[in-house]
Amino acid sequence: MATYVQTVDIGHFATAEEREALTREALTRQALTRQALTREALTREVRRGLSARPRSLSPWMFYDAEGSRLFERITTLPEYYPTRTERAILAGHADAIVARSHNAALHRDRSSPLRLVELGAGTASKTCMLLEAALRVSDDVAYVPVDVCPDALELACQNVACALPEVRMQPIVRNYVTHPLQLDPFDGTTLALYIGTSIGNFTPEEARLILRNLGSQLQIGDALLLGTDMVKDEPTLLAAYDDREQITAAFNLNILHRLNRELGANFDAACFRHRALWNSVESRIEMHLESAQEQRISIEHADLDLHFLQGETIHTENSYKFTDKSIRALLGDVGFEIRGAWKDCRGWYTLTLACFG
Ligand code: AVJ
Repeated sequence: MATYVQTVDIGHFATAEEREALTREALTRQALTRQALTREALTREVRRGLSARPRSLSPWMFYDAEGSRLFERITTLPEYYPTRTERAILAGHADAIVARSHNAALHRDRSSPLRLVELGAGTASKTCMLLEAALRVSDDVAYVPVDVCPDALELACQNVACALPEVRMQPIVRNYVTHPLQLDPFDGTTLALYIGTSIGNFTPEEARLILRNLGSQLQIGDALLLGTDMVKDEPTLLAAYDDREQITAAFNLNILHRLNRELGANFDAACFRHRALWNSVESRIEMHLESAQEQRISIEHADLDLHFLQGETIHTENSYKFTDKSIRALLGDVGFEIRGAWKDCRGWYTLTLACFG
């Protein structure tokens, strides 16, 4: 598969301004290439998902600039506990996590390079804690944030460059679901970060594929830090995906606005309802958009004419919830060996460190 996004290595010697300009230029260049590709990917996904029964759309479609902004708001809602729970675990254990992953490497002196690669980095609001811990064990730390949303990635770069200017930034705009990541060879330890329970968006089969693809980019001794939201009581789970302020509803409905903006569709978001439900058989929260009435929709640039019955739904997201057993099964299946796990006091969330090879 061709690499279609370029990365830049913003070296040690650039000034803060040069680093920032280079990062911005790289992101702009990537964003332009991406625009064309996104429209193609959106068209393909809309044709597949909206013609099928039941209808569905892939959750990566949430994350245009507006969707990423709405997601950031979700992470601050009182009902949405995963982000603040994960942040609390990191605040208490970032040093132990980084030490455990770096110790796995053969050379472990301060000159040994350490690279943190983050899938679905978003705005990287929690990653600084790990990067700070990394700088305490290595003088040579690189950070590779990977995200489908260039706007979120630009914020990530600004945040990190500002707080930790000694970290080398190598941002990659990429949809790692449709286009598996290809990392440059690296002479040092790589710690892959897949936090924020993003893995929950995927079925067990898809999750294994993503982790296998990631594993294929790692060397023996490299590590993965996986963040997973755990099964808990149903009211708590449901409230997290159906908040009082209706921000999650806006996030879900933003997919329709995005299709209007980018594919010339004529959805009226007021004619759809946000639905969240707990599927205990599959151990996942599901989000759907339900048509409030019978209606016809056309999506001009995808050449689609759709007929919705009243009550008909579009399945927009799965958010799997894990148990210790399902985490062990997933990581074991794809060749990772668990080296440590950290939880909050309620056991609502787990960070698992696993070694590759
Ligand atoms: C970013 C996939 C972890 O599943 O909790 C938040 C996305 N969806 N509210 C999640 C989301 C609805 C979130 N992930």
